[in-house]
Amino acid sequence: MNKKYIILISIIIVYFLFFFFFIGLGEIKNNKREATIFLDENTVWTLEKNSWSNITDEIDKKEFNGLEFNVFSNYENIGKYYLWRDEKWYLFDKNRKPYLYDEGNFLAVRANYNINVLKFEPQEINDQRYINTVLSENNITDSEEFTVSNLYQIDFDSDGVKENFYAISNAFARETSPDKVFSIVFMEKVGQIYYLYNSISSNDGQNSCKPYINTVVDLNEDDVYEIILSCGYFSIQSRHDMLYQFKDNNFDLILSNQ
Ligand SMILES: [Ca+2]
Ligand SMILES: [Ca+2]
Repeated sequence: MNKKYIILISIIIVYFLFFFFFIGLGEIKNNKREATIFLDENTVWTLEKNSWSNITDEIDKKEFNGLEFNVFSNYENIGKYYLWRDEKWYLFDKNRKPYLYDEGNFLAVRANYNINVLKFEPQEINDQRYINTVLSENNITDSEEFTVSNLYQIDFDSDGVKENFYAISNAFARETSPDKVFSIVFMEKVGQIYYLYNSISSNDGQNSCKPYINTVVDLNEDDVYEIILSCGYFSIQSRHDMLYQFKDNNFDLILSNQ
């Protein structure tokens, strides 16, 4: 056989071996990850065999009793605590001293790999450009009264540049009675708009929720942070928590507590 062909075939074989080796390794790594995360009293999610589940059963929650979790309060890591379930969650340190946590934002994680959490703060929206674009894209004209209007600047993809996340809503408007209620969360990156949450319906006074970014956390060690959105209802209906992953230029909803 011609030497050139042998070299060419060898290059192709090496290329495919590399390809399968790295893809295979990634798959094995994904399947080996196990994690549990608590979003205050509201939500428990677990990861096993590359698949997330929502835990609602009280008996299942008690299985975490006595286990050590890495705890974040208002996005700051406050160390490791043991969790105990007795209708609500109790936290204890290693000397069995109870820790009273701030119910504002409490996140506990336990995993067999490293989970990073990003700190962020909501800001006022000064530049209305993208809001106006999104409202007209969604045919919303009666939007005088915003009950949620927040900007979050977060470098979610770790490229050194912060992206702009917007949360807007007119849920539970007090001064006006809009025909449509909307709750929209989107990201703007280099002038491009990417939707996360988009709920628009006729207004019956009760049926909407106020959206906000709850937590920004990397759950699969790829330095692209996943976004946990929450939407709070006016009634006793519990808060809607949603986990989004950015994949193929889209935010995919991969898990919800409802
Ligand atoms: Ca970025
Ligand atoms: Ca990630």
